[in-house]
Amino acid sequence: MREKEVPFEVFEVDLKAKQSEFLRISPAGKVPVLVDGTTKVWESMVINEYLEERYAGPNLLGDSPGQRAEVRTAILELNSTYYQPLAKLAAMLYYGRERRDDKRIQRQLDLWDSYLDCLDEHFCDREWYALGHFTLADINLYTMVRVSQGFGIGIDGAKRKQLQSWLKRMESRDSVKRSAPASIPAAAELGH
Ligand SMILES: N[C@@H](CCC(=O)N[C@@H](CS)C(=O)NCC(=O)O)C(=O)O
Repeated sequence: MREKEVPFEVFEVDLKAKQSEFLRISPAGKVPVLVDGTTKVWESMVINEYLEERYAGPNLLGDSPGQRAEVRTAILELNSTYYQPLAKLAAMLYYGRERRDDKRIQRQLDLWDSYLDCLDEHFCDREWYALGHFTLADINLYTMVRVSQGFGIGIDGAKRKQLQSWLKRMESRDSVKRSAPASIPAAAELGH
């Protein structure tokens, strides 16, 4: 939304004690969820495509069917494969939904570590994740890296220089710099 200069408000959700106002909007009880007038959209990829179709501004998906297919495939792969160790770590360490044991935790950490190596290699000969320019795939990957940082797992930039350079490119974008609101109103204020 910041890339497209679309005004918006952010509402914080307590994912360990989800407010009923939030559950009415997000049937799966997951963030992110977007409310745009009477339209409610969830699943980050669908939200991003909705914003792409709904608002002018830079095209972040691709100009041709072939380009859009490349970006969508990249995002699906990031979500269905790369994100999985982080989702499992969250299930064990944050939500307590899955049995927590050191071996399982280590397995997921190792897997994420190996994905970081793949990502580092991916950026050896390109500056952006897909199409040779900034797209929704970069936004998608950036949120994953931020989730991992939330777990205290960095990307080990000294070892993964290409990935580190991409992260710096991302963090130098105005949209990214402005994406951490100083204070976030509670979901109850959504008024639903
Ligand atoms: N595929 C979903 C994944 C969303 C997701 O897993 N969100 C997590 C936070 S990063 C969540 O809301 N978890 C709450 C829960 O699992 O109860 C998307 O891309 O929007």
